Amino acid sequence: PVRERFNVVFVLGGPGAGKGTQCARIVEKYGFVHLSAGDLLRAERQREGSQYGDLINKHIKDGSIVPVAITCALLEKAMEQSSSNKFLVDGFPRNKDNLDGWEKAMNDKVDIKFVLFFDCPREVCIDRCLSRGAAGSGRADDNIQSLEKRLDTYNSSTMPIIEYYDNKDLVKKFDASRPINEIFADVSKAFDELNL
Ligand code: UP5
Ligand code: MG
Repeated sequence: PVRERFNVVFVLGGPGAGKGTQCARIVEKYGFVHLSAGDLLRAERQREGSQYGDLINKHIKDGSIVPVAITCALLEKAMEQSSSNKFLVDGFPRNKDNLDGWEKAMNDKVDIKFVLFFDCPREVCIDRCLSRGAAGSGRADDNIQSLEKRLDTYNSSTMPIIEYYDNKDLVKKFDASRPINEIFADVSKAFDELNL
C-alpha cells in the first residue's frame, strides 16, 4: 500500500529564538514528533562509521550550512522510521540548497501544513545562546564568534526561505522575545485550527 503523506510543520527563526523550546511544548500538547535538523546533525557526527563528522563539526562551528544531501537524508530516515505521521522539522530548510534538495526528495511525500517563524531580535538571540553556553550547553557554537556567524547566515540565507514560504501564505509569525508561555499561547491557536 502507498504510504500516507507526512504532515510537516517547519519551525524557523534565528539561533536561540526558542525553536526547540516551543517544539517541546507542541510535542507535549499536540503529539507531534520533533525533528531538529541540528540535533540530527550533532548525533550523526557521533555515530560510529559516519564519514561526515569533521564536515559537520566545521559547519556548526562556522555557523555555515551542511550540504542538503546529508541533512535531508537524516530527516527522511527519521520520518520513515517513525510510526507517527506528523512532524515538526526544526531549523530546516535554512538556505536555497536546503530548499531545493528537500523539494526534489520530499515533494511527493509530504504535506507542508505551515511554517512557524519565531522572530527574535539579534541581541536577544545572542544573550540567550551565550547564557545557555555559560550554563554548560556543551554546544561548540554557543560562543560569540560562532554566534555572529550564525546570525549572519540566518539573515542572508534563511530569511529568504522564510520569505519564499510567506509568499505562499504559509508563514505564521510570532514575536519570540516574549515569555515562553505567552508565545506558546499563540502557537497553540495555530495547532488548534489544524486539527491533526
Ligand atoms: N529560551 C527559549 N525561549 C525563551 C523565551 N521565550 N524567553 C527566554 N528564554 C528563552 O532556546 C535557546 C535558549 O533560550 C535556551 O536556553 C532556552 O531556555 C532559552 P532554544 O529553544 O534552544 O532555541 P533554538 O531556536 O532551538 O536555538 P538553537 O541554538 O538550537 O538554534 P540554531 O538554529 O542556531 O541551532 P540548530 O541546532 O538548529 O543549528 C545549529 C547548526 O547546525 C547551524 O548553525 C548549522 O551549522 C547546522 N545546521 C545545518 O547545517 N543544517 C540544518 O538544517 C540545521 C542545522
Ligand atoms: Mg534548537
